[in-house]
Amino acid sequence: MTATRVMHSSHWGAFSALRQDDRLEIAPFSGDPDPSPLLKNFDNALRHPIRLSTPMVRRGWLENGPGPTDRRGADEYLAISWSEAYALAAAELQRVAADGGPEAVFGGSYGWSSAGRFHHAQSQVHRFLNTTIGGYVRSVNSYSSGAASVILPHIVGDMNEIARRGVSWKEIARYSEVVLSFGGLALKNSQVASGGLSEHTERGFIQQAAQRGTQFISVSPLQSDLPEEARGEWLAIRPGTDAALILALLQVLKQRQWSDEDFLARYCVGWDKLVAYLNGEEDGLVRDAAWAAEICAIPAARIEALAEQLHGRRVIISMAHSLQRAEHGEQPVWLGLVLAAVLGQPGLPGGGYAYALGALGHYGKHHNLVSFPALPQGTNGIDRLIPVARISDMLLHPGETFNYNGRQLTYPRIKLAWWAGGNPFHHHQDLARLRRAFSRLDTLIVHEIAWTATARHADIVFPATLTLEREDVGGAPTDRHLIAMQRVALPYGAAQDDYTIFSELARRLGKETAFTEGRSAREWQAHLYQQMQDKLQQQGVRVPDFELFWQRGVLALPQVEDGGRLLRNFRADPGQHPLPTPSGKIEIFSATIDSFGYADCPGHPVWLAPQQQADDRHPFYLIANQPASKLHSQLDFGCYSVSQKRDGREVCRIHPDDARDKGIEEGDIVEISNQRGTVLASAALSRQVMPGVLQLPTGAWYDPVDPLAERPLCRHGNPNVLTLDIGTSSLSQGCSGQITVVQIRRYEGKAPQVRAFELPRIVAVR
Ligand code: PGD
Repeated sequence: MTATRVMHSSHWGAFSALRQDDRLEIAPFSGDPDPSPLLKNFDNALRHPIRLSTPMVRRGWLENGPGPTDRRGADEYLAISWSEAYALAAAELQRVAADGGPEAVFGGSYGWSSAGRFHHAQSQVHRFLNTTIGGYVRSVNSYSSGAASVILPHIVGDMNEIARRGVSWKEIARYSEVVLSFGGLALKNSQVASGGLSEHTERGFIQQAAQRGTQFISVSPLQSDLPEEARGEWLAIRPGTDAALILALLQVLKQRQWSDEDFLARYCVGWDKLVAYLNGEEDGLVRDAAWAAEICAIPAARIEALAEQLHGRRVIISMAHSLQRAEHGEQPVWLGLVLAAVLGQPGLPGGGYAYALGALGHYGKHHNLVSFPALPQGTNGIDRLIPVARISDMLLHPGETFNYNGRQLTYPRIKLAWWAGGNPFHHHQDLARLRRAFSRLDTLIVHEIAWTATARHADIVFPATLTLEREDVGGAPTDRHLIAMQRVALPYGAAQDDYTIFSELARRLGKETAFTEGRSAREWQAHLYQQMQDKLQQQGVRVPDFELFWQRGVLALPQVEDGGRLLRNFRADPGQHPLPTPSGKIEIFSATIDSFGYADCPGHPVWLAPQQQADDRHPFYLIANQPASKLHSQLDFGCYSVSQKRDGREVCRIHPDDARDKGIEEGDIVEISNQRGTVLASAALSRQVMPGVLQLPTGAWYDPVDPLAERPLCRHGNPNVLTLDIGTSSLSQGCSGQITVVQIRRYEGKAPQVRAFELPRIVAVR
């Protein structure tokens, strides 16, 4: 490759790159006011020995044939040629599809993969399965927002409309008097946006707002969830109890006659039913500040004072994704909206409800006039689905029924799962259970750039290129720069693009043209660009042709400043612009949800105690949140990620008082455990964590001492060993991995060495 500086992009920022003499120099995009340190993870990624350089097959699968087995995760691998790998995978897909049809193939393939609109791995899997075998069992919703994406349409409108076209940061900086944020506005989260992000603007807007006098209040067990620039107030809350706090705020607002009854009467349905619940009319339990104080560990007087701080001010309520990634995660989402409504704020400039503001770099931004199109996925001939986080349930309980959003569905009998661009041994809960679930498959096929734990459980592993090794177009609908992702380096070893892999497999299955439509990757990118160009042209906007865009590397796109439009239009004229709910109004009571009859998600928001509560055996709440040093588990072996570990282990924060009680000192290796397993981590003492709480981020690659153990010990610090694998409720069945309960103690003796970035046993190269 010639040594010239080229443009490229990632979920955590656009950049230019120069590769010379095996060194990679990365410079953030010149227009980015606050680039992410995550860019440093690329520095050593291209040639890291943990990359996959050639196709691999699991020895047991090759020798014994497909079928359920306990060896996944503990077996050896054989390096094979591309033609052998293609032959094995194509024949196996054919066999499974012939025996069981597309219903036997799981193509949900959840995961963020890499930026780049065309090579988006999950879309490639879907298109491949649709065009070759006519479909697959799919997954719906996401690990990010499983509960919110299901409940929001019932009570106010589509989640993307609420979150991606919500009140903008610009407006908040200009108008909001109070930003009350449940779960905070951590910049480590908004530094990332799926598809690409060229400008990190959150810090600047928060600074502007704070300088103008906006009061930021962050309700969270972690002080670090609010950036210092906000100069805000931290209200420490017991994990998972925000619903109780908000109910008490509502009760105080109502009792003091601070509720905006005119707004509630005109724009909402069901306030009377919630008031009856707040007043305990049926069960005699009044949900007042004293009641909530017991549950959420915030003094009653502080709750009452908070209600007073909100009354009569321009308030925006923000609700982080993380709150709904927990048992009964629907409730805080619903109650945040109700609180905004009771304060009469929705639709006012800088006021109302900002679901997920700060949770990703997409939110609080403006939308492009025309979005770059996605790769068409073809038609899925079957209608079988699971909510994405029910993967283990599906594999362990085929044929059993489950509830989901008013429907009763049956888990299919899956024989083959095909995964590209995701890491379930990062993203799923209770990893020992996930291993048992994957052991039920006949075959697991994985495309990966490196030997993640998911690749180590696969039967056939295809080595995929890193984005830096291929061309693509980077951008998100909320990012005003479209980036030509020019190739920086040649592929590692024999790695190939997912598109190339699927094209060859489709050819062997006699479906090449259906899959490729006769286009190369570059031709697809030009074709998709042309569609965007035509749409812009229809709106009177001229942009250069693809080739010129490619040479220039960046295209500035026109945007529309229509943040908050749904609720603004609704407020201006509810008759003309009703909400897309059954009543056309904000649903404080939902007759639809009520009709489902779910005890764990009734017709109006409630407080429901979680089944996971700290007790003598498990006295600590563990917050397993998003990491600051990488995106999820991506490039965990990258320079920046590794620099933030200690002794190669993930860092767990603990309050100094708790540490003293437990005899734990800064830098000690600790053992965090519950009935599902044990995790080792390095202890960091911090007053930013409330007492009784531990914080261990997700993302450390799963590294079990004994992969087959019923209760595994992860040397590296992956908290999903410990999290419970249950849905948020019967309504959404979302991921509830954010909070669990654990014990902690100092690790005595010599701790086992971390081996997450060592190769598995590769017994022979054939
Ligand atoms: P990533 O680490 O992004 O995690 O889960 P997700 O599976 O998305 O995985 C992407 C994988 O794709 C990586 O292994 C990467 O190497 C691979 N990859 C990258 N580019 C390519 C490519 O071009 N081709 C192929 N074939 N592979 C590629 C994230 C999920 O985790 C999410 S979104 C959330 S919000 C959840 N968060 C939590 C949480 O807060 N707490 C807990 N306990 N658990 C969670 N899990 C969820």
